[in-house]
Amino acid sequence: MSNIESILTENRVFEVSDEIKKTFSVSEEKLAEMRAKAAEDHVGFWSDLAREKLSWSKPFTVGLDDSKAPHYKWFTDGELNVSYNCIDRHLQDKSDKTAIIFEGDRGDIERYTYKELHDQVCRFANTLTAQGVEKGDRVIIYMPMIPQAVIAMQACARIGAIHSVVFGGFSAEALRDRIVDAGAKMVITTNGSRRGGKTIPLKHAVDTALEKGCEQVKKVIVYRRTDDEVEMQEGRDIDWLEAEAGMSNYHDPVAVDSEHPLFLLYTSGSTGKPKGVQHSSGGYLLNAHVTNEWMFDLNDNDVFWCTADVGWITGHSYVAYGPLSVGATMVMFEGVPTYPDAGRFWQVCQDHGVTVFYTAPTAIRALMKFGADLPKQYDLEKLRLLGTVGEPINPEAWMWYHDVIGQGRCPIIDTWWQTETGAHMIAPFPVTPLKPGSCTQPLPGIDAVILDEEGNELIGNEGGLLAIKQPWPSMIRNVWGDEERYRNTYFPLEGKPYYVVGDSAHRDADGYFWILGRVDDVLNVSGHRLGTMEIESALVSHAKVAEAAVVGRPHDVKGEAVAAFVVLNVDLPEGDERDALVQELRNWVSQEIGPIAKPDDIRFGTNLPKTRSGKIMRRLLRAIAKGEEITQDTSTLEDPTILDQFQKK
Ligand code: 6R9
Repeated sequence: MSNIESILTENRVFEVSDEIKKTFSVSEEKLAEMRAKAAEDHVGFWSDLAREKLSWSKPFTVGLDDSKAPHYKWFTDGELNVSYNCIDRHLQDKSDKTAIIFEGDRGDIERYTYKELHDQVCRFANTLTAQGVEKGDRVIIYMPMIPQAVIAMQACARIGAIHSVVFGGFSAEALRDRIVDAGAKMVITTNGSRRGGKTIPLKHAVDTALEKGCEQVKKVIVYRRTDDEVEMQEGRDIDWLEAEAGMSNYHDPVAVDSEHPLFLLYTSGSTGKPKGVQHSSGGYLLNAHVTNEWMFDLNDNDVFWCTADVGWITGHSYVAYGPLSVGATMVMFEGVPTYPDAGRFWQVCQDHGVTVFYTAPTAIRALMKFGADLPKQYDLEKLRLLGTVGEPINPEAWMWYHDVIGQGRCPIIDTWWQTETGAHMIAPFPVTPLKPGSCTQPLPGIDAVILDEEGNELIGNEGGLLAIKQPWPSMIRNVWGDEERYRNTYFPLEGKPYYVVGDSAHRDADGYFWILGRVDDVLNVSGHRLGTMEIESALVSHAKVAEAAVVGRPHDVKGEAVAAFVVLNVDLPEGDERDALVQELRNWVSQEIGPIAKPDDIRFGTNLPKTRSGKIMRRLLRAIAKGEEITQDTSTLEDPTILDQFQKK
């Protein structure tokens, strides 16, 4: 059996009962109608949605302006305010509805109704204006997962300032790079954060970042989240509450052009420094809005919890903007999944009656290690949809999520998308029949295709480079300040309109997409293409394996050989027993996929090297697999001691 076929030996199909299907807002018929309409009139489909779903202070007349392709503009002559759309328009009928339920690390709980959120956002918008921030200015937000982060983002949107949230786990260096690249005028931060029972300082990184090269930053607003002392620099640093004192609860939202940048979010590419992905106001909000309705079916009685940090795109579209735009109730959680114990996520779901839960495969696999008994101690009856995002989900984790957390009742919404796409691109609707490990089909109005290496479109049941053929409203508008990099990175096929994603994917006979991983994660072993994912999936399906990451390493004969980094869910045996386990795992992979996929090298550690957002740092693993010294930046690594474990053979 060939490599790529093997991932596709996953042929189980899961459908929810007709009874449950009836509870979802978008029926199969309605979905078919939407697909037909989008196929017939791409721009009309999105334009009608933009009119129906968003409130415009000045209606648009132009759907898509592609005169400067690949620099696309949507709804160009329209004006709106994103914060108005997320908050004010709900005040008429939902002003007392809970917008945010916040649970802190220590179990402290706060609730904000839409009216309270409105007042807070207005006060902070007035504060920003009083501190000299104007429309178009860039503001850095470097904060933990607390409601004030969302309030700060919404307040920026309200005055037309462009925010750039920098994940609180990034170092002072990384923060400085982003401040400088964005040309930010202000930084909003906290004295510290609370995670896993500890307090972690944050503001000091801002101080370090601002030591050089950031002269344009005139003000730093500091929210006191912890009781720890914080050094305030006279004339520059201002306490959030002091600055806000006396500010009005009313603020007239500033109408901006649909194309006005809402935010920049820095993301690493395969080369070079992080790119400032620039998103628009109208187009971005439209896709954030409709995907919360389509994929998560958010209705009046739902309590939605997306576990992503606001430092990532998921925390923008599925925390700060999308759920509010649809008028939902959402949970924000400050802590970590394993504090005070590995039942924390399930406790939060239970206590707040979460109905729709959205997390990453890495979290699922980490929690799987603790077994099925822990989640069973909590009442998860209210859950009705489960989402996943960030990386391909291996069928093993999918099944656990489905059976143990969803109790077989909840569809798994595997959402494929990127920082650059703004919102979900390939994902099931709740009524879609599911296949474990497949993100299923492109959304209506998303024209996903598969290309060969030369950029020719492949039709039918084939694997290749994933690309998007037609522009969509929430697409990246630019790499901040670098149009050439935008064109070269995303539209590399001269004269062809394809947005090239950087992932490889396979489309099966039913038109379902299977993401095989980043293009640079595809191995070529003896001329056979192997997705690292499928080998990982095979390893993880072994009873003793909790997690695995696979990379390629150069090999004289085969071109590339497979190196596997494995986390066991049993104690690591020593001596002969260890060798026997290595052999067992090699044979296991051979048996699961074929001898071609057998790892040459298997190493063990207590965790994989991950970024603090949970992405496995494969470039480090590749260096280790090659036996190279690590010269790369490891500042984003969650636990640097992991590297030593894996370096020992
Ligand atoms: C939203 C987000 C984007 C990359 C993307 C792909 C991987 C994300 C996935 C997935 C398979 C999914 N990815 N979701 N792969 N199935 N459901 O994660 O954005 O941080 O920019 O990462 O993540 O490789 O290209 P971002």
